[in-house]
Amino acid sequence: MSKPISDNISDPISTIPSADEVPAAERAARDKPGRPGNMPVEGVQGFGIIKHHPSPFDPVEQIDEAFAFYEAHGYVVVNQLSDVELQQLNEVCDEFHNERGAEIDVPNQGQLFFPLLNYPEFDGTVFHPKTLPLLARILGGIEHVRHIEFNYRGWQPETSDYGMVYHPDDCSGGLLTLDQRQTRRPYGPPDMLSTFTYLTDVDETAPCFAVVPKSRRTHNIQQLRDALGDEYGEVPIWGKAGTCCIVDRSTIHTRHDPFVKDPSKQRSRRILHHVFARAGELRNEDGSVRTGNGQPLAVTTWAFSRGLIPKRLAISDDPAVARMFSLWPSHQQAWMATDFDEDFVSDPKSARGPTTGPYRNDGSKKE
Ligand SMILES: O=C(O)CCC(=O)C(=O)O
Ligand SMILES: [Fe+2]
Repeated sequence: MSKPISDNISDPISTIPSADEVPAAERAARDKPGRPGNMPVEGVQGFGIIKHHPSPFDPVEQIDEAFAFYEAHGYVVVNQLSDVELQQLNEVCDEFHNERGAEIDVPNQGQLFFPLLNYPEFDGTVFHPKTLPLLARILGGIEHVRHIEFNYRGWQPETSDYGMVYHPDDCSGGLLTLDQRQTRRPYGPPDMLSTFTYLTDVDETAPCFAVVPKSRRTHNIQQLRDALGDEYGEVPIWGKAGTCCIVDRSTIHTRHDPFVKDPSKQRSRRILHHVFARAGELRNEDGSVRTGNGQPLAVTTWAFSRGLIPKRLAISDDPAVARMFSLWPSHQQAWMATDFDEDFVSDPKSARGPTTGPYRNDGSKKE
């Protein structure tokens, strides 16, 4: 008999049957899956049960502690960018905001931009020496770490949206289903990790990234609250510019509205969002290959350019760079077949310099 594989993540929700296993008639209405199930209280994001994270870890000096915290909670907050890096990156952001203006406004997202294609100034954020070793540890080794997507978001009081619903990002394009997340033993290493890095200070006056700890094995905060009892909480990530939250892509999270409700007292926010996947096969206890591992993210049509990798990175001479950028979704392969023709992209959300022509390819055409 094979030796049982012990789980490395003991989130209580993993013992709850998935919604599919419970006959519809016996399912409580409040157990609605996905986003509708995550708005249990009107006018509040989540339940409004607010808890707090410890001070950010130094991810190099305290890599063991940061890793242990991540494993226990599904997220960890660390210090990442220096003041010099922040100044340089914010100057580049000023540049594309000035050039693009309203072209990069996206409903429910604020300003959305994909710097990777034309702004090599951001390449170092993918390989950042403060966070990459910890990401590699979580994903099972640097040889397994792959870039999936990179986006920038801006938010301003009054003109940007409020009230984002708590959600796991895996609902929208991830390959690991809820059932797989609940039954996989051991759970880790995870399939995908996100990092959210602040380019501006975030406190009660700004929208914050917020997480529900221990939620990587559910998509429903009501079930999770029942399972966790008093331990359940929603954690706003407050921190100075340069703070980074590393999170399992399946962990339930949101952009929480500023806790200060008067828009005239609210402040704007800039955030970088990277997604990494774990490449390589993992096997289940019965020897079958685990699904969802290391395959390219399905590129959503409204955000065509978020999955594209420029020539300098996709076919880099540096083996570490080429390996990081070696997952090529179908759009990427189609683009490479044109030898990286600039017109193929044609997306103001990734352009540099004045717009010269119409936005020919918003990703909605299935060509
Ligand atoms: O901007 C944030 O803090 C989170 C955004 C987010 O979760 C999303 O757009 O899916
Ligand atoms: Fe999200």
